[in-house]
Amino acid sequence: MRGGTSKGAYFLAEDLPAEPALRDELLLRVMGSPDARQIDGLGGAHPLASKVAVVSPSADPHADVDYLFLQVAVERPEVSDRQNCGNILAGVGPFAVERGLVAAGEEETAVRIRMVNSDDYATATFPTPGGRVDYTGAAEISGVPGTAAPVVIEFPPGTGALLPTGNVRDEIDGVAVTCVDNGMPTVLIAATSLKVTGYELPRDLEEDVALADRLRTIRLAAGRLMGLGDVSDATVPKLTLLAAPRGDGAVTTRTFIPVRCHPSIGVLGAASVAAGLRIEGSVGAELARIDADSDRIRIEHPTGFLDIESSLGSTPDGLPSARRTAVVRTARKIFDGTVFPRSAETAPLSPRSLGGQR
Ligand code: NQM
Repeated sequence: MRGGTSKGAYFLAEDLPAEPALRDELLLRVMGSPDARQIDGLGGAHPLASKVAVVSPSADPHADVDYLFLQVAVERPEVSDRQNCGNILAGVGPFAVERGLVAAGEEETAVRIRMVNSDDYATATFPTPGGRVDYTGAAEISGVPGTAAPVVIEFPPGTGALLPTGNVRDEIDGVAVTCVDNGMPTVLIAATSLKVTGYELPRDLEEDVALADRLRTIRLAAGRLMGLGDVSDATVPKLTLLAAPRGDGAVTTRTFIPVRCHPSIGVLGAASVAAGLRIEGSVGAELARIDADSDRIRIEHPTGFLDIESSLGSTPDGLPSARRTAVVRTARKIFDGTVFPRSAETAPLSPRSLGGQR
């Protein structure tokens, strides 16, 4: 399924091995990793098209289904559950209805989803005229050609720390950053503090070796400050370079996930950016053009924009917290069938010899 601007293989948990090591090894063979082209599997040779959703009925009274997100690395034999994914999330509700885990309503269906990776919740609402998922509609999202049915995703108020380092700003390697987590650990950096404009094309930024070095240093230090430990093999935190808006948005972004530069921006990444912009004194608050009377924040990115409804409240001890976060995505069933994984005997060996994190 396409979920938002990402693409992934959606599985019922019961169809995969329960043991994580066996499941991950199977998923590498299903997706064709490790291989830059993922030529022998379902993966699309980019982190945004090498994703997996594992869905099951939920035992949690607040949820209908559990959704575990797995990022399958492209060039390394690694499967990570250390991040969530708000784009793949967009396909989970429709998938749950297609697979009979949730009964469809006559007009629309709301599916309550427990996001296992972060132990957070989301409710996805989408059209099901006559009790069947209808993927067609008029909603348009930047980064996906054409239009489709809207999947409206609401996140309940956040309970975690919006500022995981405890500070509105930190300084790393001489650069001011704001570390924020509204569903995706993200480091906000003014593009100019890394000697780029923030308006470059993703591929030009990816080719900038000096920039990559600085970003890596900042990310490793930020990971520790954010309580994530050693993040050298993790896909979080993400790094978002910020610049003043070019259009009618609040800010322009270039996001590293964490090595490739995102052609747009992740959903929870955007939710984290939006929350960060609203925090007084943050990196980004000074660059952003925010309408204080509206919850809507338009995050500009390389291929358009993503609108996030975001408002903040505060914790009992006065720290900023997410009051409301909501977003419109679209999703589509592309293929339904049987995958034939590469056989275990021919899987490549020597995992770590294959180069850097992609
Ligand atoms: O931030 C890319 C994506 C994502 C994650 C990434 C996402 C999110 O665009 O919620 O959706 O940051 O790895 O799918």
